[in-house]
Amino acid sequence: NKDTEVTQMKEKYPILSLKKALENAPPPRDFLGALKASYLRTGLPALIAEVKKASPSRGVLREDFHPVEVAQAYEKGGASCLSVLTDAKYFQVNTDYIMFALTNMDGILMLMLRFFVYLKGSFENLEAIRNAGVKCPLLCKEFIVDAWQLYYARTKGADGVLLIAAVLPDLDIEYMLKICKMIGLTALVEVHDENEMDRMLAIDGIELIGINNRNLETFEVDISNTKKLLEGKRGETIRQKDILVVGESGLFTPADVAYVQEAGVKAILVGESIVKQKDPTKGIRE
Ligand code: IGP
Repeated sequence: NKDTEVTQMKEKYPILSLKKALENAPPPRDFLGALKASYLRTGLPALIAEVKKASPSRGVLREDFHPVEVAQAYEKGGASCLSVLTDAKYFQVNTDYIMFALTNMDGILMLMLRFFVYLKGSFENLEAIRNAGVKCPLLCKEFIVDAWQLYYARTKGADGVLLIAAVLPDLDIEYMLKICKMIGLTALVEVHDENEMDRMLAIDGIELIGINNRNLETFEVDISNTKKLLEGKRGETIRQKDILVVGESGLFTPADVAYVQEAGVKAILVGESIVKQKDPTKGIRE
């Protein structure tokens, strides 16, 4: 069960040993800086290309899936950063959160757990991509519920992590943001509705927000969600706070990209549409 899994992982890699390892680790790459630089250079949203084999809504996306080759192709094709799904095996779940979620969050945490288990990425993939000399900053696409995971992700070569507003209470977001800052990780804070956006806009220190166009409960995708969450006062606050916004999920065509750019995003997170290309160097920009 999860409890023993966490205990085992923490026993195997105690936080002190992770911190020690980080003292001698190469410095992280500037994930946010890479997005900004790309946007400034091209005037187009920077691409975060996602390395994933399967998704719950669409099943296996690519049979001949070789994470390192896909990553290298993305880099060659002009991606600014990569997003790499990591493994359910290393999923660190604090049982307090499960209880909290079950009682307070309509089981969305359980839902997302299943989601990630299905996606089946791995930390080995992250490490292999890093070790293969890929220069793009890497986002560890993991279900983060425990600060320990941030340290672990960094030792595995991550430059950024995903913090999901739907599963983390505000205090945890604030706490994890501080740790990310301390250890040089960029935090991509993900929201999918107005309520989550408002919660996150009330927190100081967020520099990067992702708007997920996929409803994680129904798997329905609607790219107008990005526009909806950037309209009016929310958009104003985002500009005032100089937050960079990432449009996430369901982007397939240049018209989709133009639509979210018009709405105000300066970066996009794309998985399915490019992982399925015969030649992933020919991405969404075509
Ligand atoms: C990529 P797509 O539709 O291009 O494959 O989507 C990415 O946005 C999506 O994988 C994602 C995701 C998530 C998956 C965004 N946030 C949270 C799992 C959990």
